[in-house]
Amino acid sequence: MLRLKKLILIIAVGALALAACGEAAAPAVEEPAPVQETFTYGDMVLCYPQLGAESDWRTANSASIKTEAENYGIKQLIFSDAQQKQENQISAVRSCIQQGVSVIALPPVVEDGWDAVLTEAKDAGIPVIIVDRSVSADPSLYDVHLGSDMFLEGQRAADEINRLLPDGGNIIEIYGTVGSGAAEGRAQGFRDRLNDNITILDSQTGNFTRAEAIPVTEALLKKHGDQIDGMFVHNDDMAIGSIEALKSAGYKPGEIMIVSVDGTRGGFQAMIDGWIQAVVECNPLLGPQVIEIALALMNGENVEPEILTDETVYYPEQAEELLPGRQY
Ligand code: GYE
Repeated sequence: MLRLKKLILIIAVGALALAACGEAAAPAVEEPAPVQETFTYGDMVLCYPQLGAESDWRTANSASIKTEAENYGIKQLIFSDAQQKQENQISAVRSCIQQGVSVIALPPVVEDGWDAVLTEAKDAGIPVIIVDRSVSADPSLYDVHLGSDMFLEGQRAADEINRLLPDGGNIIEIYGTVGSGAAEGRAQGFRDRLNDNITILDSQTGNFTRAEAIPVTEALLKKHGDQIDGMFVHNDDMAIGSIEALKSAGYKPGEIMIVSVDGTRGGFQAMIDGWIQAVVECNPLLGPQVIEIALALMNGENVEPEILTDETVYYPEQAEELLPGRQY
């Protein structure tokens, strides 16, 4: 590369000298085209300010990024854990901007409040990939959004509840983190598709964690008791928490229909045990795509602004067979 640059310089200087000696009418010398450096994975410093470690989905997502950073042989991964606090994530992004990283891949804990720091990254010329959950910021403030279609996941969950309660009924919803793209998208898609004869009695957040879902479910069981026919739980971890609460309250598997989201091993086991009737897939293994998109952005290539993951729905009948092959 250095030799090539030298050669171009020699030719350019030579041409200039010739032009200077020649007559006034000599043809204008074209400026040499700027030599565009091509980056490789070995040049990449990738910033991944992870939002937390709230669920098995998140653990798998972090592991995927870390493993693939090694597999692809990137120069450095700057990984942090914001413990589900936006202010921590914002300072992590700022620190990455200061360090002059090649690319920032940000899984935002909530949708709002990113404009300022995204503008700072843009002004610093650092490309940004929004990973997993979406942001409400103007799309001109980032390069790509890579993740799941949360609205579609909510619609799929409603299809399952509709199927499980063909004569209608009452359900409760255990909501993910309020204001997060994952929870808001799922809630909207769910309401968009839910049959009219099914009523959402109550909706409470469990913040996507097992621990928080337990007391929330206990309280809802106390409040609504045997009025409840079904539950839409925004992720498998919270569903597992809810199942603990149901067990303690004396419920048997299948008494209340449960549909959740993710497809973790825990979710598969709960299907095998008869507690969960359907799981809408949400795939956390985004490492390879994040790193490949990051390199494309470093090299100024065109990348689709919205890249959605292809997903499915899992049922108890397949759970036993699929569980051993699950990667998360
Ligand atoms: O479903 C949940 C996690 O944003 C898609 O966050 C992700 C969600 C996932 O805590 O388990």
